[in-house]
Amino acid sequence: MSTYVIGDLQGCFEEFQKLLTTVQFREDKDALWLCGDIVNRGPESLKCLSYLYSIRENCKIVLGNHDLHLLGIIEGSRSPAESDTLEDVLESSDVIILAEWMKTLPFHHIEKVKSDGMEIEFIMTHAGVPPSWTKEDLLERSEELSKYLSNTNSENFLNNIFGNYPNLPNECKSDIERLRLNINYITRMRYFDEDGSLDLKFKGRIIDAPINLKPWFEYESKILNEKTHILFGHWAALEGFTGKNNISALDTGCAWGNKLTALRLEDKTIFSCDKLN
Ligand SMILES: [Mn+2]
Repeated sequence: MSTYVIGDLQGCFEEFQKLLTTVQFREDKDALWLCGDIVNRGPESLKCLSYLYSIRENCKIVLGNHDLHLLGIIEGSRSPAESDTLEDVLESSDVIILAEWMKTLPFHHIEKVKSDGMEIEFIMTHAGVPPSWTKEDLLERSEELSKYLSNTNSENFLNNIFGNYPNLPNECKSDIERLRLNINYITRMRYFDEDGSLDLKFKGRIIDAPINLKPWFEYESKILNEKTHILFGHWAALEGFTGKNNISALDTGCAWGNKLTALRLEDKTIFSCDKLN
């Protein structure tokens, strides 16, 4: 049995299937984890969602910002952007079933896997884990977000969680502001500014970043130790590189013409499929 963790699909269904063939993925024996952003920008979001729904009992998926954007559109709290490629999902007769299922997906997945002979606790979210968060913080905040999202009254939640501010915990003046900041930490984080605030504007390469910005994984992390390992997607400009042995960046920008990546946790082998067509 092997565990494959795959980076942001963003509608790249053909590459996803080719990658599963390459690793000889067995639906009944192997485990499949996805680090979020299943939809948008790529050509076949509906096929990605429908396939994952069909094997939902055998895979672990965390939500990404594009997945939340889709849910926001479906619930009427967001307008589609010009760059969106979500029509296939929005026009599907399965849209409500898929949305109800997506709303039950978590914001994190934590599981121990024997990797290179050692039992390692893998922690997967879409964007990473803020350095100041302990494991208890992550569990509590992630589960609180899920509680609101999976509630039948999630419309009110989705109406209020989009936005770049507040970007510091001590600037949150209400529960909804705190929830918005936490959802941004888990699903959109890349850089922190010198004052500790979350910068959500600059998305590029570290080499091009303004001097005052530092990637979240360059700060000392409270959740990491010699037996933990963080898995995240979201940040295609990293091209899979963090420079850290126990922090893996899995979004390698397939939707942008680069490639789709899978990491096999048991031996840390990386597989990839170049963008097709
Ligand atoms: Mn993302």
